[in-house]
Amino acid sequence: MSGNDRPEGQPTQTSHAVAGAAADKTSSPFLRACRREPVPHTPVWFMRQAGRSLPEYRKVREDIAMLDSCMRPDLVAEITLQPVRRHKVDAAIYFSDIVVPLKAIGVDLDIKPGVGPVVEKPIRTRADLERLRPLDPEDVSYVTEAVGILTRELGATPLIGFAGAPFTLASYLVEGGPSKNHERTKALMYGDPELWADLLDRLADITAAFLKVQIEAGANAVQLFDSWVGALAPDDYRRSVQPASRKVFGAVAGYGVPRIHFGVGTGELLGLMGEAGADVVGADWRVPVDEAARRVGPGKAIQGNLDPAVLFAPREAVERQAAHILQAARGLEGHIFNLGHGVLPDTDPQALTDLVAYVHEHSAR
Ligand code: 1CP
Repeated sequence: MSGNDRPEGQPTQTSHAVAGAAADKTSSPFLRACRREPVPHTPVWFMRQAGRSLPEYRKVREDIAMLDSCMRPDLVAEITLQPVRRHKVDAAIYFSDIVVPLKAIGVDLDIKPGVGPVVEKPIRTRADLERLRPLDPEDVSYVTEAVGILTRELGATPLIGFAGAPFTLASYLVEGGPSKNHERTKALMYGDPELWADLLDRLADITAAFLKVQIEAGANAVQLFDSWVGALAPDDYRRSVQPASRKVFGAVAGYGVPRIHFGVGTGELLGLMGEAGADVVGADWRVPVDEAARRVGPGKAIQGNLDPAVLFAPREAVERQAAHILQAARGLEGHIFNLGHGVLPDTDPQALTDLVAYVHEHSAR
């Protein structure tokens, strides 16, 4: 199927997402900002822009379990396109979850509604480690297929592939599910540094292989989510996490696609996360974007960072906060507007659509 002979019932494209193989994604504002080149307006996309805030998402997911939906290329493509059509964001993010590659290599896990990823038998010993075999591209052939559909359907809109970073994946595997304090994870990290290093190294290889599948299928950028690494102090990050994250970024450096790195509560880690090899560093709302840029240092773009909870305030308040971020970003080499973490499920989708329009209009150069 080419981009121009879409089957009946398939969505039509948004005005800036013109279908067709020749569509020039390379000069899109998003990719230009990642490369710190001049842009006509600040590009904007939202972490977790697909998902429960959208009625059209809830409708297509009605009778289908989360992990099952991730393995159906038609559904993945449809869900990925939904926020692009609705909000006119500058990039799509591939619909999946960070635990998909772990499921694909046979880890016994599920995504429980209202909870998140739950691992049946947590990984805590050297023997457990053997359950983490390398990822073969064949294990995730549905990803290759879905990215192929998407790169055609998206036209000029770039597609961001993603994966969970070794620390955040390890946290789910060691704890057995979501965790507030990451106590078992830290117990392993401090108590058996050798086993910890081997665990993170294996996860780095799995993550790198998963990102390569997405890039080789056509993803135009990748984001490595280290959502929970803000739980660590800088010295621990440097010693126990940075080598594995660096390995992931190094493994995909040769493709030349922008590499984004993001975590929550990582104000004290921004410099070290940039050092791990990313081209773009995401900041949450606790650090202003200009200060984040100072901490990250020259030669990298910054992504962020509106507090997702602000979207529950009246429109004028949202715009005031957005204006504040655009103002702080004015002197930066490259800025991609985003939230400081994912869209919250109860967010009014109209607030997101309005925010995209506001950012485009008020950053036009
Ligand atoms: O816009 C999009 O396409 C969203 C796709 C997406 C992404 C980027 C999903 C779908 N998951 C993720 C990444 C992800 N998953 C992260 C990193 C990003 C972040 O920090 O928000 C993390 C930490 C997870 C783990 C996870 N999966 C959680 C969090 C649990 C916890 O520890 O608090 C949850 C709730 C899930 C399930 C999940 N993943 C995605 C959706 C839409 C859902 C909800 C389940 C459902 O709809 O049934």
